Amino acid sequence: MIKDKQALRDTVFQEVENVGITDIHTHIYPGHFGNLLLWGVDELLTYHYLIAEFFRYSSMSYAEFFALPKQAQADLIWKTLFVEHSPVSEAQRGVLTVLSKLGLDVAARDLDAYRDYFAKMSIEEYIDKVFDTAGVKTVVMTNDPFDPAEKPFWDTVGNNDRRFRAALRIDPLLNDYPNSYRKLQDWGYDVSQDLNDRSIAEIKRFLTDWIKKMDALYLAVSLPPSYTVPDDSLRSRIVEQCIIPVCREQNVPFAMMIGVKKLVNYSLGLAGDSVGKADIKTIEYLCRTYPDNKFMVTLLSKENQHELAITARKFRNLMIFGCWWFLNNPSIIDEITRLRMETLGLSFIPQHSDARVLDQLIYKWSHSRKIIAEILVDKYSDIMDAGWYVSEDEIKRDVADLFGENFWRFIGRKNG
Ligand code: RAT
Ligand code: ZN
Repeated sequence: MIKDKQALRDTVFQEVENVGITDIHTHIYPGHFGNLLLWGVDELLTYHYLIAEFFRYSSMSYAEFFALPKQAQADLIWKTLFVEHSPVSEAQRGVLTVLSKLGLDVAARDLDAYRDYFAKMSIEEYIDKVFDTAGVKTVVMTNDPFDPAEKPFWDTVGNNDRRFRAALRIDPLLNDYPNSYRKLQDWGYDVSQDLNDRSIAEIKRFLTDWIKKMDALYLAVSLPPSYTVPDDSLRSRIVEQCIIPVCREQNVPFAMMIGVKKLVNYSLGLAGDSVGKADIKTIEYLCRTYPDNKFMVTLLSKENQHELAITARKFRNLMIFGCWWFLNNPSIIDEITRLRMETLGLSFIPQHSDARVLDQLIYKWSHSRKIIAEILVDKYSDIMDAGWYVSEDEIKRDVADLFGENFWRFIGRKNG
């Protein structure tokens, strides 16, 4: 048993540093998915979080910026966000953490030297290096059969790199059925616009086929703040009549990421989405009405976090996860993770990276590990004050749960 607070701190930090992470939500892909996998300094600099921040300072027209080649966009972002102002935002700092952990000289501020470093790397070598540096063992991708750039990979080579696991992402089906049903028709599913009984059966067949084809660990969707089930919308009917039964039959969770206001500034493209508060009643309804289904939920609005944690106390078929997107700032991660731990013990998934660029695994996890380790130290220290001592093995177990095992156990699969 550890009875000394400094030893406690050292052990927690060591275990958190060494744990092999399962990152349950990313946007990265194995090397053989070609251009779908973004990596390197120009991709880091043109991350949509940084594009939004660039326009805080620049008066350039959106059209002019987006017409530039990637490297010219990266040059502008570097100059504006890093040279002309100090890079203190979380996404800005992230670039510096990545360069530094790769062993590059951040103090030199030499963008060309960073470019040279990446130019000499092969992608396979670099994937190994990033996973190793980030301490990530497995990532779950975002796999969208409605994406014409991605679908062909699944129709042909598929994926057998076990570091990358699939999640079937179905935003167009739920958020844009009046258009996406035509794609299902093209792929041989007998669906119609009015969602009759035949369409419901065919959508179920489509979902089942793709869960199997990808070996998807869960089915996922991003949803607006107004998302409501039950109601008489097509979306609500597809959830209850197609997704719920298929997820139960296939024993995969339904992951809902709720709170995105799409394109509040459409000129900004991917950087133009914003946030709104979700209605917790929908989650309560789904968890209560379908106790044999599993739900994974992350909410984008900070204002939703307390009621979400409380809802997880009420429903064991609900796993809450991550500090998503606009919540992925140190002060907010700290606050939300403390709230969750004080409410749920260790029975949640504190973080995912949402990495869109491979290299981001490095900074997102390095920053989050530190915050989560600090919180664990505080919590163990509080119970130590009451006379409860944890052992090194217990710390190892708890850390493994938070950074991976909780997910694998919830989905009913073995880690790896
Ligand atoms: O965090 C992001 O990069 C967002 O643009 C989205 O990708 C979001 O995470 C999502 O999965 O929809
Ligand atoms: Zn995402």
